[in-house]
Amino acid sequence: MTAEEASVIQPVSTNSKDGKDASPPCAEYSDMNFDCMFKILLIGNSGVGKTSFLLQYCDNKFNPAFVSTVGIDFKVKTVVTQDKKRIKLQVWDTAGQERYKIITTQYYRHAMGFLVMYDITNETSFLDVRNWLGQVQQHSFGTAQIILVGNKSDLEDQRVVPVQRGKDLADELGYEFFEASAKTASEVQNTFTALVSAICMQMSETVNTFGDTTGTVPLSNNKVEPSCSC
Ligand SMILES: Nc1nc2c(ncn2[C@@H]2O[C@H](COP(=O)(O)OP(=O)(O)OP(=O)(O)O)[C@@H](O)[C@H]2O)c(=O)[nH]1
Ligand SMILES: [Mg+2]
Repeated sequence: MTAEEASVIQPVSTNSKDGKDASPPCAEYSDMNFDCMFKILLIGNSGVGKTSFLLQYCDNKFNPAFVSTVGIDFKVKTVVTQDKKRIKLQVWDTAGQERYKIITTQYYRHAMGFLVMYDITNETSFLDVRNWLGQVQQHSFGTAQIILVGNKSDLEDQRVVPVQRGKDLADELGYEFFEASAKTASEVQNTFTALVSAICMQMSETVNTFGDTTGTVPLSNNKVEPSCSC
């Protein structure tokens, strides 16, 4: 993705469930000033860097300590597209540990996009990508957009998964692919931008085909708002 494309979707605000940000989570969460909401999930083995990736994207921070996620968490970020649509992203950070799978896979169902992540310094995490995709197939509606992410690209000296293997797998599966670093922030923004763009694209195709906005989340009360034309 070019820098120009990356600038198409601009963040305007973030917040998190942990409430560490300036504004209270409830205020942000109840903010109805957006055109549509996308639910996105981060999945992959424990330790690949899902929580770090989300922390970098939403708060521009990196924590070198490993605090394994218990169950599931989320953060909220609002982005604005070039045509001035405000999109609220609800990004769910899932625990990679096997014991939480029953809980976390329940959240797959209504996800509109997945970042499937492996760690370029960990062969097993790469080999397990197919298992994660199997879980997506099993537990989602099958219409979600998926991007493959090789994280920890800053650890070149510890790399065990060559970039070409990531590219080949993504090509085989028909997904976009990024190598990124939650530590340096390299390609973090671009990865989310690509996923949001893919969801927007799919939604506009759905609207064109069916005159419907399948997948959008109602903006207020029970009223389903008209099309999100992002
Ligand atoms: N060098 C480097 N370290 C990273 C990067 N991303 C994450 N880490 C480190 O890797 C460890 C695991 O990161 P987490 O983000 O907690 O991993 P996770 O995928 O959320 O793990 P679970 O919550 O157990 O599923 C932490 O010590 C992070 O600091 C990165 O891009 N580069
Ligand atoms: Mg985590």
